[in-house]
Amino acid sequence: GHGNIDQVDDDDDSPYARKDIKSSVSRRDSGWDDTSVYNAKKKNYAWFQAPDGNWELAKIISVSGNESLIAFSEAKVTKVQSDCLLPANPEILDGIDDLIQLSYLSEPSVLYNLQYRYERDMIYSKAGPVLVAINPFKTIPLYGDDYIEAYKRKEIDSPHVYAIADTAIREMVRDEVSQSIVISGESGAGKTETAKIAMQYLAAVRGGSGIEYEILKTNPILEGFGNAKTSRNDNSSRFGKLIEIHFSEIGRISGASIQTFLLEKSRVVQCTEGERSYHSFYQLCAGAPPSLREKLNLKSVHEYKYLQQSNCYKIPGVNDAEEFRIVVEALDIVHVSKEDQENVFAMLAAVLWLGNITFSVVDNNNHVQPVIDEALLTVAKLLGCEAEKLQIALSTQKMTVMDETIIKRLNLPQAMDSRDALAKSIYSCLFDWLVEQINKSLSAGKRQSGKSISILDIYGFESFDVNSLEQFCINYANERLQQHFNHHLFKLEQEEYIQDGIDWAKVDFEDNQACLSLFEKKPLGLLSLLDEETTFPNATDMSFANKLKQHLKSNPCFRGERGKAFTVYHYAGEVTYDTTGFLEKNRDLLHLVAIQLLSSCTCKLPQIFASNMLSLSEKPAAGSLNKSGGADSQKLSVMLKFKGQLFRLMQRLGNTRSHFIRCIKPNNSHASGIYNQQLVLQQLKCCGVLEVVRISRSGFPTRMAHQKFARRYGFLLLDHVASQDPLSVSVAILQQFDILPEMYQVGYTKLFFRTGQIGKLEDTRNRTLNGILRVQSCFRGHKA
Ligand code: AD9
Ligand code: MG
Repeated sequence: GHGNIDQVDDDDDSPYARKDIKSSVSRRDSGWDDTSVYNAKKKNYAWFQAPDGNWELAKIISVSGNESLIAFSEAKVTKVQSDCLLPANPEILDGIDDLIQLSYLSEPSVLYNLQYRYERDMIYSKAGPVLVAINPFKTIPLYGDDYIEAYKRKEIDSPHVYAIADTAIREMVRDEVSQSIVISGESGAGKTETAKIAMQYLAAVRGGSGIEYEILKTNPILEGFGNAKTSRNDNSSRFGKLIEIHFSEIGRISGASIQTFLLEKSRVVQCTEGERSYHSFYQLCAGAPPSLREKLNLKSVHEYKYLQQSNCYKIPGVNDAEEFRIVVEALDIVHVSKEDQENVFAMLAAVLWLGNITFSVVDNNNHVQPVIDEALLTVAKLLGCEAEKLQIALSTQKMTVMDETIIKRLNLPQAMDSRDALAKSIYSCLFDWLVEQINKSLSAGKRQSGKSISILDIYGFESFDVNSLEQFCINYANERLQQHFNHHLFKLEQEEYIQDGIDWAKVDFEDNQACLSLFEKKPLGLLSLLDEETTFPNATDMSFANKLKQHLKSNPCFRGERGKAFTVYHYAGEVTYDTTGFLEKNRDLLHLVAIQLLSSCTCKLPQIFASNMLSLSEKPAAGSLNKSGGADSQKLSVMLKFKGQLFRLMQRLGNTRSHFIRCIKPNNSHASGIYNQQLVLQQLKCCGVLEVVRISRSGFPTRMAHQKFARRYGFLLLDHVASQDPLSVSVAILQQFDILPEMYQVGYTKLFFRTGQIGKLEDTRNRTLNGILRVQSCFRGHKA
């Protein structure tokens, strides 16, 4: 035969090189690896699904008819139906870094392989072209300059965010194509951390002008103003973010621009028990120096009603005062002047004080007016308006009926709504304004003729007990991203086949176009119907729900529910939406009086906010306060605006080569070392990892270079092969083992196999090697 044991031993993935690692796995203990049993019965492991849904590895002892006798590691033996078992992979594949290389691509094999790696702090794995990152919930020593250097020099090739970032750079330079890194996963899975790790790599490897430092400093600002503690994540991003990093012709970072999506405004005025509002409020209250405190009439966080309602003021391990200092430093670095910084903090204080404004009834019709107290006076001072005007803005509404303007007075719930709407608008305008300042700073004086790498950190698919307009938008976005993912991967797969000269039948993959059409169809799609109903003054959530049921009942992706609810069959599962509040959230009204108030303020920011709100106007008569008909400003609905953003995003991604990172949360308790199979499985399904695996299964997922194949299995050849070149040896091996022609393809550089084929070869190889080993040890025994 060819090759010899020594040569195989040198192979980095020879079973002997891996022996050390494996002896630490408990299931292999207690004589499970006994080679005599192994040889006698032919090693045969299978996955068995326990009643709790978890998969356990079992050894098949015997098979008779439909029944199998299986043994678990605790010496428990059970008889089960054979079709409850799924074949396990040969040990050689344990902890393999690309799931695609598994011979058996079943759910338990994928889960087990990821777990095997996770337990050894190998949190990154590949699923074909996709990087899977499992949140370690602890510091692991995989980052920093040494690692960056090693990945840059290609001294390490195990899966890593650095490797993805490096590939993106290389392909951008080599092919002159802009790249994108699309990061997804559910809340707390590690998207934002992953995005930062990717940014660090790009900055370290392609920095030089100093702008990269500025780019990194945008993180504390965006997190300060856009992140909050939620029940799922102490530092949860409440917005989506695309950061596009521009490179010069010589491949150095030259600037960047940031686009944000759908900040969760409601958090400013209400949040649930145990959660917090945006970090920025707590940072300001804890960290503002005395002079600023005095100017803004700042109190402690406990004094503000907006912050009181959730009864949570601190995050364990976080020092808000220190964070404030970091944010201020970052604002300095992105060139927000001290004066503007003070304006920003004044807006934060104004929002907090708005929440403390109370109302009293002033007539027999339950109309109310804000009480003139410290809260009201402070807000007026911070915005730069007269207290009286503020009072009017919070207690009246202007309506235009038949060219006549009438003033409507508000009752208590309406007045509180108008107060909260003002607070929300100020905060979200402030956030947008900050992003704009950052963008100015990052693009200052830079020519953008080169290519770019974009990093997308966007909320993953969400399904809660109650799902509202926010989930509706988020899941719609994910549906679009999933389509991008499908098309992209499909194309990549195709390219690899073509590159290696393989002819292949088109591989079908699941398409989510039907669900997307349900959303986007005109005029009878979910989005159109929502917007149509939003513009009807007399529409209610109920009339909206009924309209959906009436027009969409025959759509296979839609199901009407009782009352005001409906269900959408998303690619990641079904979600039932409760339409309560849909229309109002979609209108997202700020009354005209309030906008007029802001535009009349003497402070800089409220004026800017007001003019931005008016320029969002959809009507050609934009900008003219008097002309805007109806009760409210004519701004775009939330959904229309989001849809526009999403389309631009998809367009931008479409012009790039995408790299996908799927973040996985291994448990819900933020704890290291706990791997919840069901939770991981559900996420793998949601973010399409199993789908990629499935796509690959229908093609030729196992690939091995001719050389490696010849080296690995050549020694099993019984007959002499005339030519020693790897291709001839490989073909001879395939023939000797009777691998059916439809099970493999011979490419220019690689052999392509269907699932499970390498497993057979591997089994034979192991048995042969074990035989040789025993002979050798016998031989040594004799000598001794
Ligand atoms: V959300 O949708 O914005 O709520 P993310 O962004 O997916 O969520 P995030 O990146 O904020 O999650 O990660 C959550 C926490 O997990 C972090 O605060 C860290 O404590 C922890 N984490 C995530 N990734 C890593 C890592 N690579 N190393 C160590 C990590 N800890
Ligand atoms: Mg995040």
